[in-house]
Amino acid sequence: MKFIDEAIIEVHAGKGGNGVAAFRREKFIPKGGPSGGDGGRGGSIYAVADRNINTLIDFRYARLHRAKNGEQGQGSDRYGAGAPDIVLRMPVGTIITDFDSGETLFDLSRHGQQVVLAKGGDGGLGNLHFKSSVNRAPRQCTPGIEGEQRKLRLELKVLADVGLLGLPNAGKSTLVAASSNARPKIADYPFTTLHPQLGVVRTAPNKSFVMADIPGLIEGAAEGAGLGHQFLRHIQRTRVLLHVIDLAPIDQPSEDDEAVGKALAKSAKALVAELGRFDKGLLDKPRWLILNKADMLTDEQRQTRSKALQKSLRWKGPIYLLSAMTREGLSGLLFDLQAFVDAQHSADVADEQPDVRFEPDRVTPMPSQEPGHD
Ligand SMILES: Nc1nc2c(ncn2[C@@H]2O[C@H](COP(=O)(O)OP(=O)(O)OP(=O)(O)O)[C@@H](O)[C@H]2O)c(=O)[nH]1
Ligand SMILES: [Mg+2]
Repeated sequence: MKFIDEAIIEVHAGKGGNGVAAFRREKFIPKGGPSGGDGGRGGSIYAVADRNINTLIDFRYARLHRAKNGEQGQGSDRYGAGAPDIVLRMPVGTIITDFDSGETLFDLSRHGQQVVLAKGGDGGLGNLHFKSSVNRAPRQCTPGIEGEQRKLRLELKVLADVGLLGLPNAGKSTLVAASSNARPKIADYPFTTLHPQLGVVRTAPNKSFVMADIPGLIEGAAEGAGLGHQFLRHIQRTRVLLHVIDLAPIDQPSEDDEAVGKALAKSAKALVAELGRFDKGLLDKPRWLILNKADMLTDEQRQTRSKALQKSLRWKGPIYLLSAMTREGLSGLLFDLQAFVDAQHSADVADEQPDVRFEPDRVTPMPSQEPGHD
C-alpha cells in the first residue's frame, strides 16, 4: 500500500494589459506623434520545491491561485506595470500532472527546482510601435494576451515521520484522529484498523508532520496471529515510534494498581519482542511511551500504575500520560514530536546549501489550520 497525499488546484495566470493608442498633445506642438505605451505582463504562477514543506495539505484548502492582470499602457509613452508572479512552495517529490489529459508535467525532485505552472500573458503593444514613414499617426494597438489556465493534480508519496505501535484497542486510531486531519475508524473491539493510514498533524501554520496509524500488533504476529506483522513495514522509515499502552485495560483487575502496572509492562515487553522479530533494526528506533486512557483513572491510580510500569520496564525514555479521547496531555506530546522531527530533519540537511532564496512577499499566504481540524 502506498501513501499518497494529493490535491487538485487551478492556476490562472494574469492577462497582459492592453496596449493603447494615444497621441502627444502638447501646447505649440501640433500633430504630436503616437505615444500609447504597451500593456504590462500578466503575473505568472510558479511552483518551487521546498524541503521545508512536507505535505500538500495546504493546497486542499487553497485551491484556486490567480495572478493579477498586467496594467494597461498609457499615453505619454508610459508602459503599464507588470503584475507580480505567484510562487507556490511544494514539497520535494511532488508530481504535477495535468488534470484533464493526465499527462505528467513536472516532477519536483530537488530542493529549489522552479517550474512555470501558468505563464502570464504578454502585454499588448501601444501605438508608438506602429509608426512608420508612411503612417505617422497610427491608431493600431493590440490587446493583452490571456494568461494560461490549468487544472493540476499534485501528488506526493508520503513517508510518515511518526509511527504508532500498540496492542489492539490501545487507542492508536483515537490518537491519530485527535491529532491530525485523518479520520480512521474507531471502535471498542480489537482489530478495528485493518490498513495503515496517514494523518497530517499541524502544530503551527507552517509546521506539520505525518503520523501513521497501523493495525494492532499482538504476540505471535510473526506466526500470523491477529493481522500478522507485514504492516510493520510502514513504520520502518519513521523517525520515532509511539508505543501506545492502554493504562486502563478492562481485562485487568483495578484494585491492585501496582499489579496492573506490572502486567502492562509484561505485555509491552512482549510487543517489543514481536517488533524485533519483524525487524531487529526497529528496536534501535527512538520509542516513546504513550500511556493512554488516563481519563478513566484517578490521579493516584495514574501515578501508581505508571510508576510500576516504568520500574518494571526500567524505562528511561520519554513517557507521556494522556487521554486521546479527552485530549488531556495531548498538545504537549504533539509539540515535542514536532520539535523532534524538525531537529532530525535539520540534522539531515545541515550540510547542504539552499539553492535559492525565496522572497516571502511573493509567496501566496496559506490559510492556517489548528491541529485536529479538517
Ligand atoms: N476512555 C477512553 N477511551 C479511549 C481512549 N482512547 C481510545 N479509547 C477507546 O478505546 C477503544 C479503541 O480505540 P481505537 O482508537 O479504535 O484503538 P486502536 O488502538 O486503534 O485499535 P485497533 O485499530 O483495533 O488496533 C474505542 O472504544 C475508543 O473510544 C481514551 O483516551 N480514553
Ligand atoms: Mg485502530
